[in-house]
Amino acid sequence: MGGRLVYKNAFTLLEILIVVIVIGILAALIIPQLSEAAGDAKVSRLIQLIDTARTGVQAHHADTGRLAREFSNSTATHEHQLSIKQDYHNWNGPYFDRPLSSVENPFGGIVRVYNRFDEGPVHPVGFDLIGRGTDTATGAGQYMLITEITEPVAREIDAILDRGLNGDWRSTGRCEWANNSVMVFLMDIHESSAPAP
Ligand SMILES: [Ca+2]
Ligand SMILES: [Ca+2]
Repeated sequence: MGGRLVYKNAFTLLEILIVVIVIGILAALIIPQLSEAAGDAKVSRLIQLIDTARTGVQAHHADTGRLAREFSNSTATHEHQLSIKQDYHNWNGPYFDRPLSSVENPFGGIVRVYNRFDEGPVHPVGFDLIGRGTDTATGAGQYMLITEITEPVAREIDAILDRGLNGDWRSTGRCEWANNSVMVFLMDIHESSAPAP
């Protein structure tokens, strides 16, 4: 009777050991995939934010004929032209649901919508929209700056926005990357003021 009890306990320990090893193996397989999925979710949030910003600046420009600034790290009214009531003609917003804040950047950096390509911390910003090596969008226009973006994340965003475009992925297309910041073309005034066909 006692011998059978010892045997039963030993068998249970062996079972526990096997279960622990199997869980360890599964965790080693699953955890990297989970963190990769979490990274993908952050990239998706940024892509969504970029789409929202593009829609917002286009609507603001259509109403007012102006290009807008919207800075996450500012409380000044004139740096929230898409979200806070402005007193200039035909402002019919808000074009964003809420003032842009750094909460919108899942990587912890700042987010800014600029009204000129030659403003901001990275100079000169210009977008080589057709991938021929020269910036075809310079001067007045709207772009979004998102900081604290690592190279792997920048590559993912670039792959979504500049799919199939030739040239250096960092400096070509609607998405450019420098100084750990992603810069995304939203619109220029030539594009939006083109005569209707
Ligand atoms: Ca460029
Ligand atoms: Ca690119």
